[in-house]
Amino acid sequence: MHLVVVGMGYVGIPVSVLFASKPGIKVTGIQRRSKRSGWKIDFINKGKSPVGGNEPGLDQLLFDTVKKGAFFVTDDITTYENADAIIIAVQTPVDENHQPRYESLKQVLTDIGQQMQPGTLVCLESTVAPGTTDNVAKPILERESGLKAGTDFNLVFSYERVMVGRLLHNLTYYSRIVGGLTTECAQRGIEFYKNIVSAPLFATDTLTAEISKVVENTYRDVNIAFANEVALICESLGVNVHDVKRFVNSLPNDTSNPDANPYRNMHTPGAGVGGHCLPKDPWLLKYGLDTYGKIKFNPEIIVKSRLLNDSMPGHMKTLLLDAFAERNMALSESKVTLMGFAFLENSDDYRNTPALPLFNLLKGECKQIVIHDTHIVEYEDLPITQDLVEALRDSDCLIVVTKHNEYRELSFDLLRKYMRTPVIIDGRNVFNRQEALTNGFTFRGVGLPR
Ligand code: SAJ
Repeated sequence: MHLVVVGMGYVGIPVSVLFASKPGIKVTGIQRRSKRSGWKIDFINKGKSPVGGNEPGLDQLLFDTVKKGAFFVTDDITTYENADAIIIAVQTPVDENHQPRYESLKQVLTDIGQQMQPGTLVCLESTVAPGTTDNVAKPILERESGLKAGTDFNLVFSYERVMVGRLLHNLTYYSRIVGGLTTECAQRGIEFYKNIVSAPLFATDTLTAEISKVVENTYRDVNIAFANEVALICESLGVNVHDVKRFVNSLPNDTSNPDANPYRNMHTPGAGVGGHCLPKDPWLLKYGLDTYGKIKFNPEIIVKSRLLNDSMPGHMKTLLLDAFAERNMALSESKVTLMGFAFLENSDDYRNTPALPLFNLLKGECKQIVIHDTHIVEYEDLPITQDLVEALRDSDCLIVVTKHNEYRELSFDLLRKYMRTPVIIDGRNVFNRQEALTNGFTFRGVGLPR
């Protein structure tokens, strides 16, 4: 089988090497020679993985599949002509008005439509607003190819559940939802994904699959917002939200009996919600409702949760000003140190990081601001350093935004040695509040007493 995968990113690369590692399957990756990502073509064809961070098994599998000629990347879109199956894994961002930007998706669909042959299986894996497969992808593919979806070619929406650090693992061991335009499409999709998935495969229609994908992440975003709101309540009442979370989650969690199960799973409050999934997917769900829904209404809980999570960097500034007020300090006279720029601990991924809005809220108001992150070398012209002492020296406030492991071992002695003023704002529950106070720090934390 010849599989063509479009979009050599977090989704496209692992799925390509997994299929390429199976007998009788050859994979061609398609990547535009864009300024940002064009370099990946030659990089991968040399057998090297452009995916950062620690992804067990990925580097080796990519090297092996490229070496044996089972995986090759090109920008030549005529490749679609001799594809038996095509996976679309291009980015589908939302803009500042929370509207999906489908330009690259539409271009890819047009290219495919113009080249593909009858009998091809087209699998859309990119996260899209519910309704996109039937109302955007299908019309473009049919118009450009002159073929009929469902009869001349098969169309499927099947979403990935990859997570940073577990790309290959999740693709292999997590169950998968396969939404087909017709039941025959779904069946063909199931047979196709059986090549790489050793967990249950569930057949459904495209719309149900699209909604399931964005609901998976919206569920998580709403749960984090719940934890953040409880944290604000705990700050106001003067208790530690992490005690409350520990007690709430101490209900028996007998997963073998989910219906009779009283379990709770309160998430973790923090400095904000970043990444490529959670800040985007709730808006895609709402866009689908607004655009294709027959009954119009505003999904308040989802929207308010998203806005509450986006307000957490601002809350971090509130905590900072509260701490400075206690010490009669002025922000304009102070050096502020942000600890962590990545959106996720022990990762170099800074997509939609809450550290950026917090930096922008502070940069014009404090004498100096520096960002420490050993996983990230640079981001635009921001003052990012990997040197902890340089970051701490003469600092008047340390603000924890990302829970990198190295911050768990920071000793108060070290901090007091280099900082000018002992103030900590803890956005990720790294420090013990009582110990900080005993060591003479002015201390504030998300969900902690002031
Ligand atoms: N966060 C909190 N509190 C929490 C959990 C996360 O504030 O209780 C914050 C994190 O600090 C981060 C953001 O939310 O800034 C996102 O964290 P995440 O763990 O959800 O990581 P992501 O963005 O990589 O989410 C992905 C998603 N996977 C897919 O879309 C396939 C998500 O559905 C997974 O649940 C998540 O990975 C995971 O569990 O690793």
